[in-house]
Amino acid sequence: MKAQMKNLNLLLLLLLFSLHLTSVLSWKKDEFRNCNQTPFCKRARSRKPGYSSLLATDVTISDGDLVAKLLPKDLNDQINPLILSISAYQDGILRLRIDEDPSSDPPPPKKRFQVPDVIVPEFDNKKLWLQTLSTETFHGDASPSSVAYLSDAYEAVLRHDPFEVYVRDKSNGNRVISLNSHGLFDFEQLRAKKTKNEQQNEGDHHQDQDQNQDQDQDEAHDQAQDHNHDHDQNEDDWAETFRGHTDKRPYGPQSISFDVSFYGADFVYGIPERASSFALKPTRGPGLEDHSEPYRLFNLDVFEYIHDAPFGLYGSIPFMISHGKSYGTSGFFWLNAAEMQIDVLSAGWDADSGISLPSDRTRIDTFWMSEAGIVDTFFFVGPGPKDVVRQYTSVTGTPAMPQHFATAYHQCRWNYRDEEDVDQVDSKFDENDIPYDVLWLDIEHTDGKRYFSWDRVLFPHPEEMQNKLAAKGRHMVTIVDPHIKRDDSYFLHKEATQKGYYVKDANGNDFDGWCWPGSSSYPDTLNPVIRSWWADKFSYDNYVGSTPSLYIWNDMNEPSVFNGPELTMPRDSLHYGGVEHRELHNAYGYYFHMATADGLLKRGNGNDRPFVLSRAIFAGSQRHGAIWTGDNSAEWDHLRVSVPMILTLGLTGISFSGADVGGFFGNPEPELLVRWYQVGAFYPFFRAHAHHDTKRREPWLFGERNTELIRDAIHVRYMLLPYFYTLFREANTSGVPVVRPLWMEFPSEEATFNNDEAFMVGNSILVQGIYTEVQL
Ligand code: NBV
Repeated sequence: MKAQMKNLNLLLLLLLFSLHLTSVLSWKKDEFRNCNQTPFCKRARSRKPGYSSLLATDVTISDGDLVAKLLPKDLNDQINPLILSISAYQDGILRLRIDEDPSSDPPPPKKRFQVPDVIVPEFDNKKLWLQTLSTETFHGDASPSSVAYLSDAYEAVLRHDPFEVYVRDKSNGNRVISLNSHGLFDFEQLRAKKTKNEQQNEGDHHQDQDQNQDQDQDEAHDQAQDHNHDHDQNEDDWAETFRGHTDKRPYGPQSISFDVSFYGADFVYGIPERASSFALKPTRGPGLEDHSEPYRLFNLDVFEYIHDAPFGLYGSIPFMISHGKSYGTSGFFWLNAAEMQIDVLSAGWDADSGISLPSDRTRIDTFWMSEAGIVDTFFFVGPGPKDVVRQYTSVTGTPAMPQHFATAYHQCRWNYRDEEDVDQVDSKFDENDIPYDVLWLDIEHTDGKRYFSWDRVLFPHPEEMQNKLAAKGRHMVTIVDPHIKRDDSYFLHKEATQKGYYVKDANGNDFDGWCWPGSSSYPDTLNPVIRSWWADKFSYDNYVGSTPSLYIWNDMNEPSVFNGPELTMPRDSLHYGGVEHRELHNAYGYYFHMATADGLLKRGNGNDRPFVLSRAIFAGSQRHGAIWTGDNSAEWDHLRVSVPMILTLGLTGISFSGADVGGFFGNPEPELLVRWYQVGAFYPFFRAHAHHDTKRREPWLFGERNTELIRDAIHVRYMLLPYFYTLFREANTSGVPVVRPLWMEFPSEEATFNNDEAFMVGNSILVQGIYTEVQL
């Protein structure tokens, strides 16, 4: 009886545990904010076309740029003038910046964050120093415009009233890309919280104003008043609570939003990372439900993400590309690392706005909203798909050239248990005549999730283990995450604490969050000094047990914080230079990845090409290494969606990417696994990986026929390695990705524009995956 009870208890416990697991591991929509729960997104989306009433004045040339002031038309609107500057760069690149004026009265309480270390230094040399400016009033337009040279074929135009910026084709006067053509521009300026007295005085003043107002104001005036209301002192502006987490906003709301239009476009693409179709579907306008969500760019650790959702995953690249039969390809990039939300508007969304834009050609309108930062945007004129990626990577850098081994097949699992396991898996590859180049160790290889250490019971001889693999020309990768265990006896924690190298919480103490090791803190790798300190940790002396054949994997660098709002770091945490986490969130993982890659460079005295795989990404991550698409599932739909995900990453500069072959969560049917290897063999980054709860799935475990099929797929990859390596070099010199959408090679074949299933490897191999079961 006693034994039976014990069994029952055990069963109950198991049941509870598995229930807990499913609730932890399945996508919990409610954990994450939607647009309506995100004040800046809700405010921005409620505005109507024609809302913005800013005028461009004092237009002049200064330091080779076109500069102007943006002033509100309505003097009731109490915002300080903004400074606008337009710069032209070689190859048809227009850069538009808009920021607060530091010399305004009163001055802004602090400098807004401009993302450093993303634009490559060489880009500056491509600047064309503007000399002259002409003022023109185009036919049918009531407002004058300032026109500047961009290239022999294009010019940059600043329309004055209301302000609008666009690129125009000189030969026919057609627009290519424009910003604020629908008057949705808004820029919430930083404020210091007012005292009760100041608020009281202001309230009286507003009341006087209200009484004096004429009853029949026109619509524009109504909107200006909405605008005023937006900027009033409202208690919600200074703090916001989501699921028990309060975000203090010491500078009030500071978001920016505007509309961007692409002309002669049939589809838009880009803005990873999400599991959705390649051509971006509209998110707002006729034909869409009111609650449909914009595309979100906010780096998050999303457990068991679902496919076909606009929800943002681990990385963010605010770069959109349009392609269409009548113009060709153009692109728009907003260098901003705060949370962003982007709507793709369906035709007719502006039907009753009274705004008429050139309608002779197809146009796609989009709406961009960001929580903070500045306007630092780039317009790329193309006109071909490869021109746009070349132009974009001339700003953010081309992908790093990988080592040959890294372009081959990688074998990973959470976790290869111990040295014996490693040894056996390694030998089995040889026995089964399946080539592989890299064996990976996940978090369990460490001593209690203290990175740069080894569990000495399971891995007593790490050097020997690596050398054994190296003797066969193979490599090993270990994981190093950014959460550092707050353990006073851990050297890394001791050092980081003493030196003050952690990100701080809103009160200025070391931020303390929950992650794999328990209580953890996070290095502030925005600071170049801290990056250099972190890089030094990879020297052979510091990383005891590492050898030259060991490379690195950065996971959880969104950063993932289990007890944080939306499982990440609170937005009011503080970084180097007083930067709020909200301002740089999407780039946190980027700096961490950069510091790690620098570490491997330093370790090899600059003579070795680093290999670092990162989960979180930002614009420019291609310079630091490879990325993968995170925790997918062993489902056919996840195999299918891996293709548009990888194509999108390639278009936005990240050409070295792949999805976990086999699917991370769950157990793939043998047929799915085989099909996954057959597609995965053409991913630029080709790695099998699995969650620790899944059954073992090394290639030889599914019967002879399946082993043969998997072996063939891997052999095809090895046969093509010289071709892949050449393509990686092409990407490294031109930005053109290794795997490409069909329309990149066949730009006028309309049928290819929204093909999600087939892709080109280079210009010579077309791959069509099989995404459904046919019973092999
Ligand atoms: O380190 C464990 C896993 C890793 O295997 C996976 O690839 C990452 O995406 N990691 C996430 C943390 C746990 C996820 C449930």
